[in-house]
Amino acid sequence: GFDYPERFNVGVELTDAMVAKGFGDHTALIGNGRRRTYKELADWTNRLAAAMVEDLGLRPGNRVLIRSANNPAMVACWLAATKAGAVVVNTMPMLRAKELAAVVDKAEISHALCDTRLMDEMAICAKGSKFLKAVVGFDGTSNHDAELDRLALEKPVLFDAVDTAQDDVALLGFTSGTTGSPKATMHFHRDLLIIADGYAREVLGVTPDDVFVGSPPLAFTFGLGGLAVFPLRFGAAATLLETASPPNMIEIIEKYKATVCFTAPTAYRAMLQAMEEGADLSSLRAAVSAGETLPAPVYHDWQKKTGKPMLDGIGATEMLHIFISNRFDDHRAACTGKPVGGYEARVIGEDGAELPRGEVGRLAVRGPTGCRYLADDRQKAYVQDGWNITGDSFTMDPDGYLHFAARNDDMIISSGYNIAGPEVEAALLSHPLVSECAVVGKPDDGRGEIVQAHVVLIEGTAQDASLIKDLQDHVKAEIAPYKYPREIRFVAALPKTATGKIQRFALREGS
Ligand code: 3SK
Repeated sequence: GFDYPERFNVGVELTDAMVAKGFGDHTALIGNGRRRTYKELADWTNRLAAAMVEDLGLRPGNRVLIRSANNPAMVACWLAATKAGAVVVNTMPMLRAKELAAVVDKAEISHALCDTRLMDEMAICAKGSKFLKAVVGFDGTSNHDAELDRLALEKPVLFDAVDTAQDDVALLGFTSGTTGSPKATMHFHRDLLIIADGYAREVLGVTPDDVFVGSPPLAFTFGLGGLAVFPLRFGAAATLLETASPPNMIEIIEKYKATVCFTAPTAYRAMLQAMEEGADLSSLRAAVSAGETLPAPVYHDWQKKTGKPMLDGIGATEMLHIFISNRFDDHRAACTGKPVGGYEARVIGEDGAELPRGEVGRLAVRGPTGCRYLADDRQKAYVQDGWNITGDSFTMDPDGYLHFAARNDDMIISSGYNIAGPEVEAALLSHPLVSECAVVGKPDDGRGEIVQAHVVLIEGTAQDASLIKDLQDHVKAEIAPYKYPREIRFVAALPKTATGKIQRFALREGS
């Protein structure tokens, strides 16, 4: 179990408490051309917190929106607002005013902290808002010359952080899933420590020598955990680089001698494609893949090229982070692994009863973190009898390993056969000319649905009819032939959510 004091503030735990534990001189954050120690981070966040309280009138329980790309200043603002007792909503830099307004209204945001480079859309959003009381800019390039930075510079480096209860809400994670209107998931101060003391400690064995890199936005809890909470909980270093996307990631790993990488399978695939002879990834001991299921070819190619395993896992914004994962000493292709300590998983049928091993059903999970939607009727559907019912179909094999089948809306039913779209995608991806693909069901008079593939080819590949036949034959040779895509469309890119998940519904609508 996880045994924490009744009252603590996670913002303090990740900064001042680390200084008290002797990590004051260790590097905490790397970004904007400099390194910051834990002591510098503690001081910085204390000054910012004081400015938020004294100058912006922030009070415990106020909801604070942060708008920024991944950079050290965003992490500092998040920690500072948390120290001041706020409930934080981190948002993606690409959101437009209308999307920001939906977040502001749903979460009743009173204060917005915005990288000055992203102020235009924030200002439009603020104009019509009945909730926003203060919108203030910070300098995402860390030159400290925006309003919030100037206010903070006048403050002392000590701040009396709000003494929050372990089950006070600290964070609202927004999720739109791949369809539907956005939902806000509430997470406690305690939850933010649990994901570090659970998954990051048990599965990754994080040490103060680790250097974390990755591309998921901090607005996605996958990124907040992997690029901020996990390193800071263990005295390790976090790189927060706006340029961290493939193929730059290889250079970044080499430059900072990164040891742990967090990103999605499509990014790993792009890294593999960009990896030149002589690339030196020898520092990297952990490549964590989540956000989408990991195709077997990516798992195999990574191991072949780097000599290191890739750890596939599944998480959810509702659960805060990864709850099922492979392990360094127990990992395999096309397998999501076993539950992380403290979590239980089962595969259930339509009636909620557990299914026999090997049968495809909905993945249900319970553990020390779980779903609490903010004011949303969908709570009843997501949590039933204490089990969180995810949107994914899985099987559990006789040895208790979980295997992804499909997102529930990715099952294709063709001539009475259940075909898991991702299985066909994995087969297509193992063809050397396929860069990315998404498989959906297309309505068909004769068969109900047919398998339709949307394929992005490796740059420079000619799209001709013989290639379609070649890809179809390839799939038939890889998996049961009835699953082959009867229709293949070549596309320049796939529609994706801001967190990199393929929006298959958009392909279905367009077909
Ligand atoms: O797998 C995911 O989509 C996820 C979501 C939130 C946090 C962590 C992960 C891996």
